[in-house]
Amino acid sequence: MIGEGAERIGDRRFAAKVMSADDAASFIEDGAHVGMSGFTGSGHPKAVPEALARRIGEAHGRGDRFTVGIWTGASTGPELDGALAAADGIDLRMPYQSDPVSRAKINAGEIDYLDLHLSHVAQAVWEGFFGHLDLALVEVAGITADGELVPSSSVGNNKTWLDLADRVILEVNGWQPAELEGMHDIYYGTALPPHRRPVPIVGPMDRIGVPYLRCPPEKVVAVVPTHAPDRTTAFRPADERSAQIAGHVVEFLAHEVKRGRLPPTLLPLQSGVGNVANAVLAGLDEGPFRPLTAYTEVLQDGMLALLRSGTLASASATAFSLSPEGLAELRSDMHRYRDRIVLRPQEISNHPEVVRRLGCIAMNGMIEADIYGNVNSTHVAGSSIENGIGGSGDFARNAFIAMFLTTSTAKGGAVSRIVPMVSHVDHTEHDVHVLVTEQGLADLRGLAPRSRARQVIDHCAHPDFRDALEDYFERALAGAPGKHTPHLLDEALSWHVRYQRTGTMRPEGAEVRRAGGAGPSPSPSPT
Ligand code: 0RQ
Repeated sequence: MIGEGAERIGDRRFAAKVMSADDAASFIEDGAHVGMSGFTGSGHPKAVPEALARRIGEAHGRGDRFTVGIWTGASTGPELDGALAAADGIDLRMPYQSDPVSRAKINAGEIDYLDLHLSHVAQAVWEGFFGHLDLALVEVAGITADGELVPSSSVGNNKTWLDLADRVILEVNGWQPAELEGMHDIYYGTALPPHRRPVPIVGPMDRIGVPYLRCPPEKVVAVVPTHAPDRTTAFRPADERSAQIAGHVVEFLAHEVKRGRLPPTLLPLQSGVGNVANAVLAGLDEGPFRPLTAYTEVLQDGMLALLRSGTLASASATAFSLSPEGLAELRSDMHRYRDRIVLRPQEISNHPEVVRRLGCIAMNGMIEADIYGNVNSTHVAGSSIENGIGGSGDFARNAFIAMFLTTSTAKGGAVSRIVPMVSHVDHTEHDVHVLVTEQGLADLRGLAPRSRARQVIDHCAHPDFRDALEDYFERALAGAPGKHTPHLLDEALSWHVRYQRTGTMRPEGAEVRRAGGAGPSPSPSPT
């Protein structure tokens, strides 16, 4: 068991390595590949990255080159991505980020970014696809007297980093609740092909590993005690459009239960991050389905609320991703939640084999979808990254039902999220079963492309853009050389071209009807 304060480092071999963040950062050299903890703002190192950013700034001040490759679980916090990007200290970043400073540098071409399926990262690093891992920098909640590491509020790729890195720096964060001990399930049974065995999870809460991370003390070069909070992101209160999306989802699920295609307790839920996903979870709390289970990637406020009300029996994930209020709720009642939550490495929380076996219901956000059901989750207007594919592909490709949810317009109504052809493809028509906007739901299962287009235009497009989409589709039907997936290629991306040039998908002079539907209805012909 770990104690409080200094007792968080229970093993003398680790306690002997305690030093300042600045001293620890001196172990990181120019050109190093550093595997850091952190997933959706949880469990990332809080002190050494900023010390490293200072060290990099000093080197640059002397005219010396100093950049590092930063590998993580997923997104981190301003002390990591923000500080290192601002210091021009990152040459390559993978596999996911959502930081505004880092996003701007990636889109300016100043940082190389590998946007990867999150379940693929560990295997790719074990295979050496990204080169050698020099150093692991991992936050833990404590170190037991026997030298076992109590994982923090996220697991991510920490097992892989600790196993593979030559040297290890640990941050021991006394701010993390001691009750995290015992919540994790770290699976040490993974192997590379041809030696891989089935992952023996047959129910969402199955435990197949141990509660601790392992690391030989001789690999540890520094231990840095910290006391710093995770990043939290406030949710917008559910607005009308999110509530409408939630309503369509609940109605659809009820229909599937009625048809006998889903059990009354549904199947394990996976829910993406963001306001819409959170609103859908709130909608489920009012729905008839219970007890539910979740096999998901992150636990956000909506999941916590479902656990609190009893609608959700239990949840498996790799990380928390909470608002300030959600975090306060979790910390005030840790004992109530801890036995019903299991946190796993991300190659297990997102494992395609397990997601397929359990038959997850995947619900993720998107940037846009096209009339045939291809989904863009990552790029604005084809060339600027927003965040990354994250776990959406791990789940969508293998889910029993893959749903993508969004409002029908963005940018105050200037942009249609339903377009003739997506400007970037993350999830192809083959992996997308259901599209949902506040306008309605398009069930694309069992439909050939032309029927899908009619569903998507009629049920998901905003009325302000519906006529123009219909017009495009009719002309494509008449003019395209192939009638299977009719497209007019010289026009298909013209909506994006107009957005890039003018900031709107509407033709010049058309009024913008405010999101929500009220207001004058222009007669757009955006093609
Ligand atoms: O920009 O704030 O500057 O206006 O893009 O858009 O709609 O506010 O974002 O919170 O719903 O997330 C896909 C990004 C949606 C998310 C995405 C602009 C828009 C805004 C953000 P502004 P929203 P949401 C498990 C699952 C991939 C990872 C994933 C995501 C900004 O869901 O990152 O699913 N998904 N992981 O204005 C121009 C459009 C636009 C547009 C949005 N069509 N054209 N701008 N924007 N659509 C979790 C993990 O894997 C960690």
